[in-house]
Amino acid sequence: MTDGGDGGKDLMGAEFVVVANRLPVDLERLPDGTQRWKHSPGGLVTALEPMLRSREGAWVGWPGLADADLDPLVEDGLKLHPVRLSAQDVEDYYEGFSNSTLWPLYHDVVAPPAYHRHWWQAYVRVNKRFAKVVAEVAAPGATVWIQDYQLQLLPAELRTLRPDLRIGFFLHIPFPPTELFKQLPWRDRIIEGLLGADLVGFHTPGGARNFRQLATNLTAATPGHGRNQVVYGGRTVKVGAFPISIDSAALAELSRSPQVQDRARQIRADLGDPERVILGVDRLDYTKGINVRLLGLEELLAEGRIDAENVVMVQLATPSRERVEHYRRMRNDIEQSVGRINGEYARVGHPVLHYLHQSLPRDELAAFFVAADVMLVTPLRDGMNLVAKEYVACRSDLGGVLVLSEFTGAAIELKDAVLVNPHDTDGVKNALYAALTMSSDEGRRRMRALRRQVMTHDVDRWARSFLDALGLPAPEENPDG
Ligand code: GDG
Repeated sequence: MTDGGDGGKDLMGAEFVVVANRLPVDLERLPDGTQRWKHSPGGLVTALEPMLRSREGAWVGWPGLADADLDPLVEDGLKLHPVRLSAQDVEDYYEGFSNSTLWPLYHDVVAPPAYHRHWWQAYVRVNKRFAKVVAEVAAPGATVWIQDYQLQLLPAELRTLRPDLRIGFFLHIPFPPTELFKQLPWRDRIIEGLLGADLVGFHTPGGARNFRQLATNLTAATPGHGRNQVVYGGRTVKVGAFPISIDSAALAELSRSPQVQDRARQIRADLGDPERVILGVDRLDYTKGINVRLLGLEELLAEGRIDAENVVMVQLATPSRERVEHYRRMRNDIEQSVGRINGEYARVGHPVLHYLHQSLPRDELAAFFVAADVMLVTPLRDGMNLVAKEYVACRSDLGGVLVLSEFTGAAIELKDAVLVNPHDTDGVKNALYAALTMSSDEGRRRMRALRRQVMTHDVDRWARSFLDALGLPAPEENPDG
């Protein structure tokens, strides 16, 4: 790793800037007081990294630790610009307004959002801080791509400081219907913030429609000529749907590797070689409907329609937002359900439900996807849900059945999954049973159709279609690139 040497001045003047709440690497503080960078190769990093490299772009974000004063640096060829957050900022802007106001509000209020003025003030303050950093980093006329709900005021703040920039914004979570969004005491400000962009992107046409409706309803914006735009402050703002995806080919290749195939067989053997393995993989979040599917499993066992001797479920739950109270309570509820189900139906040495509150390496996760006969994805609301697409990418053998909630963005594309309403316990239970007993012909037919979609619509296509709509030429056509 190298830093800028001169405090990072030679890292300024980027033609292409990605801005996200988090940097693609996390700063860790070790017990001896020293610090080190840890890679956090999430989907977004994988998606944007090639783009950033080919354009010598920069990434602006928070390094994940409070009160860290850092100069810009180059890490593995990427130019990184850390934004400082104090412990108070983390509490009020991140855990507060972002994760306890916006997150539940945008996910159909499946948990009650909390509205606090000091959280809002922190959100404004931090968005302005991001704007200042981006304004310093971006070259004249540069393209800036802002990511997600933590930074919705940034497009307008940035436009005020740097009207020369081309600004795109993409929301990774659902955008709620008018009736829900209007709860927000600062609703006009958020919409005006987003309208600072040249292009506002969502996962689904429904999200884009909700935004256009709210923009014309709450602000001076008027409908544009095309269906996919509004006019605001004399500018045309494009609004559209850009369903995100995964690096399908890379994951498919990983899943076919001998190591992953062997590991998948080992996992099934460790589970006692049951006839059927059911899998759930989620960040531990109340939007993911984990308890919904545990209840489905429990009722099928109680009714004797399935038998713990030949059906085993694995639920992987990645630790998430552990300092937020609602997440602590939900974790307790889920762990109680796990205990109750195993207490009732397991026997010594043979749990019917394996629950891992851990983060696993990527290849281990791929092995679980390969090992699972039924993948249960039952969010109450989800912007897209990449896990569903990852499962499909891992099944070149055409094995496995995907059960997918209608309330995910992914359900729009993955119509050949067994679609369920996660609010309907009987429906979930019957869908799980149907998936467990589906003929292999029917399963293969569905998986083939799902793969046709996932393998051709990858994350690179997503990023390219967004940047095309934003009017950014491909690097080879860029005279400066
Ligand atoms: C937000 C939106 C939208 C999970 N456990 C492990 C692990 N994961 C990976 C999965 C997947 C990712 O994390 C989770 O992505 P999702 O899309 O399922 O959900 P969110 O985290 O809520 O993401 C969502 C997404 O943004 C993108 O726009 O789809 O709707 O909520 O890639 O595989 N990865 C590893 N170990 C784990 O234990 N390595």
